[in-house]
Amino acid sequence: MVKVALSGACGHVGTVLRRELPKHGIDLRSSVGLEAAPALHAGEDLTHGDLRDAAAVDALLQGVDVLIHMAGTSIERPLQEIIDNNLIALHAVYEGARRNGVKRVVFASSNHAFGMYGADVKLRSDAAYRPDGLYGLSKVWGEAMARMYWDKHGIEGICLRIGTTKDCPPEDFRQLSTWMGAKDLVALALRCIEAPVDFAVVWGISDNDRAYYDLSEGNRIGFAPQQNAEDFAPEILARPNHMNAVARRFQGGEFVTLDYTPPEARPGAQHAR
Ligand code: 15L
Repeated sequence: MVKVALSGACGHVGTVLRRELPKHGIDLRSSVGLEAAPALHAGEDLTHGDLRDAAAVDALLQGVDVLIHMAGTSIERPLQEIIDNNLIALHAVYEGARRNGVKRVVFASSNHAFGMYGADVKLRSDAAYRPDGLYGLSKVWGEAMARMYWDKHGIEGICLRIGTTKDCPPEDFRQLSTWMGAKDLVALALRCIEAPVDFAVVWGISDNDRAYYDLSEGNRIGFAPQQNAEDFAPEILARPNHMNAVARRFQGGEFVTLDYTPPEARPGAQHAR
């Protein structure tokens, strides 16, 4: 039986996977963060600790076939925090994967590696990166790391470019494009564990009518999402849209607005005066 490790098991995405994957027969070990956390059921296989620390990584990865790496900073934060959690800890985890003979790492990438694309375009999985901040930039590093560990060390890699996953219906206008329902998330994780693939990048969203992304690469690993944010559109469209003009214009939404330089304040605009 395949042994699967899940890091970030107490985060938004990890909480759903930790609860649901064992129901699908997955033998799961979950890393719950820096401190120990109560088990969900008797005998649950749990670890904790700082993933920059090789001993904590080994405790998570010993005897593991597939790692689903969901740990890390998941929002825009100061550079040092992003470097510690999304660059250094990620590297420590990949080195741990090598040490422990892990066959595959599923890396939680993000739509924010592409957030500066306009909300009116649909992206294929081979689109060039256009990160919308330091967090998105760290996911570019992560995707390149996944690629390098396949090319150089033979560790299979799937980069999941997760949209908006919460264990609830979509909550705003943007999520009509970026939402991934919990059922689709679990189905996607199962394909990431089981699909015969060496390296793939897959958009992690439901089959949304207003999707920003072309889902054909996901089809390649057998992911056929069943949920659709559009089912909630009447309710969402009846409410005021609180996003400002910048957040509406770009796929990254509110993330783009953080530390954004408006056109009139850019260097070119000053020269034009
Ligand atoms: C992400 O990558 C974040 O981790 C999450 O907090 C959400 O903001 C999500 O993207 C999103 O774009 O909605």
